[in-house]
Amino acid sequence: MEPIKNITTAETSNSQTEFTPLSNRRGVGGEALLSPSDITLWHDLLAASRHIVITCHRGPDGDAIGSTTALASWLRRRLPEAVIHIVAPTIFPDFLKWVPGAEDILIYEGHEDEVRPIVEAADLIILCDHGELKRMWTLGDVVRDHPTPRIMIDHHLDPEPGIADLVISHPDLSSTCEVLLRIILQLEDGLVSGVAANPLPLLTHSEAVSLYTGMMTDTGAFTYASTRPEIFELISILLRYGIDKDKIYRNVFFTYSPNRMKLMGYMLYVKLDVWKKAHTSLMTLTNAERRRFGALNGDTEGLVNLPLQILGMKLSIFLREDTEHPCIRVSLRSVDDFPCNEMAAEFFGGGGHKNAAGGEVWGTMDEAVALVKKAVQKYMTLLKSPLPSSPKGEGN
Ligand SMILES: [Mn+2]
Repeated sequence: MEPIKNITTAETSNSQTEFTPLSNRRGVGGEALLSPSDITLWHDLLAASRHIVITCHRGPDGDAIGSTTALASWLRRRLPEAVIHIVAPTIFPDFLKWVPGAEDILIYEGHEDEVRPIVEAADLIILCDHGELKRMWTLGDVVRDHPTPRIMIDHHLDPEPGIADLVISHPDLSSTCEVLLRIILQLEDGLVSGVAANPLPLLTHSEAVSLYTGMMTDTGAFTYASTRPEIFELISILLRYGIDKDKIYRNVFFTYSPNRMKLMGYMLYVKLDVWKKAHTSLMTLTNAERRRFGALNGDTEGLVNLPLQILGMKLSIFLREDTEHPCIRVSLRSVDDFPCNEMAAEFFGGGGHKNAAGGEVWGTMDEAVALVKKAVQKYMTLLKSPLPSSPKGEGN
């Protein structure tokens, strides 16, 4: 067995960031996110509100469902007089239905007549996990037209100017759930000790489950966007609330139907196109193929990640016909520095993060594939250079 290396030497030789001892920082979980004026505004906005609507982006993911359910539950405990609704623009995948509080989420699309009055009755709207009203589709128009204060809690790049009265935007953090947990810790003065100053429990078990779900899903179970030590400090706090992280993992990831498993095999065996020189792969899925495998919406979730397991692969592109609208949904996943969000914004009218982004093509599958080829061509210089040989920290 090799002798244990000096930790400091190992850190500095392989990481771009200096390791800051815990004692030098604000407290467990990292720096405070809210300024004193943010905190005042937060309290003022909430104190004046009796009907709060919490929303997220369309096609809610684990972070959207986790952050909205945790926030709703936490606010209900603090503001017992307030009526608090969660409104999602569209349905969310079945594998998130077990998240505590998800059963109470109202779906806007298809229920516009019942849900619109609830949004229009709100005296405060809190936007979670996105920074652009257009990411809520038609619900975004309702919110835009409704003159009520808004708070935004998010971690996407470039929030829409003027989207909210209080913008809490931290693109450097893993997930909206991480941002929310840090806000809660700060507001409860629990940053230093991890123990709430407020007599109410800092979090409930259910809230901890919701928050962990969002942090886990937005980092691919901590395989990306999770190199900063703070995220594990935050997880250690959540674990103290008795969450079963292994069960949460199984609830989210071990939920394949036999059809989904077969669809996955079909996609990899028949539909995977690998462009070796560009270190890029493409998979396409039509609605006819979807029907052949009896695949539901959630059954395509995560397929885009699979080709990145091929040695040397930098970018995986997945195109699928939308089941509701005449468009092709585009998913992009990358490793290292390839900017999926830039490609998504430039070619597919979308956005996202460096390593995970998406968009749409309003056209046929052939047109979408042609556009993908153009996009890959445009980014060829970045794509064809070989991968760095040794792993490095994220440096942020
Ligand atoms: Mn997110």
